[in-house]
Amino acid sequence: MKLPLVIVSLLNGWMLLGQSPTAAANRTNWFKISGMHCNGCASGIRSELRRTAGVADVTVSFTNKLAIVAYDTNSVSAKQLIAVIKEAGYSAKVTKAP
Ligand SMILES: [Cu+2]
Repeated sequence: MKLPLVIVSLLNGWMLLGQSPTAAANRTNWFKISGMHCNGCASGIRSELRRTAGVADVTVSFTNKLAIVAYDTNSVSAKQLIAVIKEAGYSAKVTKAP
């Protein structure tokens, strides 16, 4: 049985989170996202964040309405990451990791 793409990409995301990132991330923030309608929205947000300078790793979950971003605070701020998500058409705020 083939795993749905969604689950595969989610699993990949979680695994990547455990690896040492390419950029020197010194902070990981969780963002609660509003406005996602499907997994396409989640992957759109993921690619926008990934191409942002200073971002080392990104996991976006449509199901949990969450983005988990590891980044370098010398290059980018949580505020700027929220602005990137807003530009993509969604709203976001920093939330606590469970
Ligand atoms: Cu969508």
